[in-house]
Amino acid sequence: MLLRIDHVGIACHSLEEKIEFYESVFGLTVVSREVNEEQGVREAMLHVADGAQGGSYVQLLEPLHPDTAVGRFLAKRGEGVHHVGYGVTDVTKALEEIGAKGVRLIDERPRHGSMGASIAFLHPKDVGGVLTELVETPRR
Ligand code: V0V
Ligand code: CO
Repeated sequence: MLLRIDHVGIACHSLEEKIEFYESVFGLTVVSREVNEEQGVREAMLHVADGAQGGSYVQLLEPLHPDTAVGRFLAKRGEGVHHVGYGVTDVTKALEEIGAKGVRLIDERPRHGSMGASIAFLHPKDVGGVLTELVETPRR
């Protein structure tokens, strides 16, 4: 069901500082920047690699306000890995299958994600403490 790791989401206080870090230390390149009001984030995707099933990225996340998912995470835990995003063929179908196995769905239906993707989150308490995102990339 999972095709690949699409991205690792990393929470940070300053997007600009962390972009500069990932560019200078790892030589990564920013391929997309977006403000996602619904998710409460300003985010950047840095390209890591391309595989047969699609690309993989580091997603840097800065909260738009303290009272957001990433804002609360930073206040509680500080900067670090926030979620793992897995590529799937069909996010609606994947939600149905995973929900039927008793895993709590944060999103019952897909939301708008980075670079035109359809995304949905699974509750970290039902995935061994890992906030898990399903990502269906648009057909090009
Ligand atoms: C919270 N918890 C986490 C967590 N965030 N555990 C693992 N990883 C995380 N990132 C734990 C937290 O420690 C609490 O456990 C418990 O879950 C409830 O958390 P809370 O402090 O009450 O925080 P809330 O109210 O923010 O709720 C947590 C959830 C929320 C996961 C439900 O953050 C959420 O809905 N996230 C999905 C949306 C999101 O994260 N969007 C930003 C990325 P204890 O301490 O009680 O044991 S947007 C994105 O990735 C995009 C756009 C994209 O990829 O394209
Ligand atoms: Co993400």
